[in-house]
Amino acid sequence: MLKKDNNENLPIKFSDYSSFQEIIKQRFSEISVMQVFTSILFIEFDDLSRFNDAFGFNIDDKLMLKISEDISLFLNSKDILARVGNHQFVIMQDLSSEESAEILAKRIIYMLSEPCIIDEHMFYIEASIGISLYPLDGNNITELIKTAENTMKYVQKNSKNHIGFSKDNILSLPCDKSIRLMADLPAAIENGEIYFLYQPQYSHTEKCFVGAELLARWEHPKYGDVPPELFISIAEQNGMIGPLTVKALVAASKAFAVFYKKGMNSFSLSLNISPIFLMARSFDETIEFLINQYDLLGKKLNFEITEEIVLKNTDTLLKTLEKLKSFDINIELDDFGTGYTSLQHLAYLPIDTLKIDKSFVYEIDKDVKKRALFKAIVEMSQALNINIIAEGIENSSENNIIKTFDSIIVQGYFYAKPMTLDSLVEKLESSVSEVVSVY
Ligand code: G
Ligand code: MN
Repeated sequence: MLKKDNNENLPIKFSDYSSFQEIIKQRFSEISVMQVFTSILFIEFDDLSRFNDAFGFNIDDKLMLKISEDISLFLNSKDILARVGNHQFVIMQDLSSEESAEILAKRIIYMLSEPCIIDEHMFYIEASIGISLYPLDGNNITELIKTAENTMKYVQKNSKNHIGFSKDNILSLPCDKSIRLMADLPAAIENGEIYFLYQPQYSHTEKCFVGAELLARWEHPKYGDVPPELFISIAEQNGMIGPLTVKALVAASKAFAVFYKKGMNSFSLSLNISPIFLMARSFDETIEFLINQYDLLGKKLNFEITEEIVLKNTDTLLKTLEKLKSFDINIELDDFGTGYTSLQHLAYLPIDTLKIDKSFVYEIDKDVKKRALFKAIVEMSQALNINIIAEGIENSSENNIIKTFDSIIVQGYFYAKPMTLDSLVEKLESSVSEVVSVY
């Protein structure tokens, strides 16, 4: 732990969490009287204990100490630096603005681009930094730290060595709101506040809609529409992702029953499956039970998984995906191109479809490089016998480019927004009679 250090020229550092809390509260009360801008940086490093086996059991502590000394050089005497977890620091930067907080965070990330040297060994370390600002993000120091921590987690999920501000993070909410949402979620799953919409997917080859993505939505009685990223993240943290996924499977089962009744037996449904649900220990038995229970065997069911899971769980993932394939479930890799998938994964994991992320489609008409990347992904997939869905087509200029790839399937507001099951069925029935060729 850091030593308390009262040298006038150095920032205040703490050896234990409670004295840190005491001092930060006291300092914060002075700040709030003065009404000056202040920022909180929450920093988490990679799991530094991974070095302990090779370099000694407490090398992570030595690294934390070394980094704290280096960070201190960037701080002023009234700033506070504290180690608040095994591999976490909090910094309160006095008299700071959004710009100076960003400069500090960038200096820390830049510092980490050089190896950290201890006992002649070089260590490359990565970190994620979340920033909250006083008074913009609230006037309670505990909440400000929590907001910075949540923002750090949000940043960390997306990429390493990154910096995020609370305003960029839809997951950082005032504490009381997130607690209320957390408490309300279980009932919402049961009482219909959480419901599902269907966004159709169009095939240029077949000249019709061939499937839809099932999308969860939550209309909260007090807060209105809750962003799906937010409530799904809450569900993942609170053990509610299982019940939420079961609800989606039930909805899919009902939808298939409707499609079958109308003779639309080949219409497919794609469900977003959280890594937490997929990697749960009892997943194999759970999914087998659900497939039988909800009559999903032999239906055109697709599971969308994200690149994040492919990176983290390669060994067990292969077995899990093979199990899904044994139930005829197709595997779609969602948001493709934004994460870290090694192209090798595409060769040995049983992936049926890549969903090219909407960022590749956005303004593809104006960007030759995007167009080249898009074309390369399509050609690579064709060589690997993997299907393509292009997501996020919003206007006719983008569509004019995308539709030249006639073997792919397209999804986006230009074709159809997410809609209720009734509207979907209506759309499918009318487009069959019209023979859609408008696109
Ligand atoms: O990550 P995933 O691909 O599952 O995200 C799907 C989300 O994208 C849905 O919430 C859906 O509403 C949204 N979406 C669907 N079509 C479009 C589109 O054309 N543009 C944008 N910006 N978002 C879209
Ligand atoms: Mn998806």
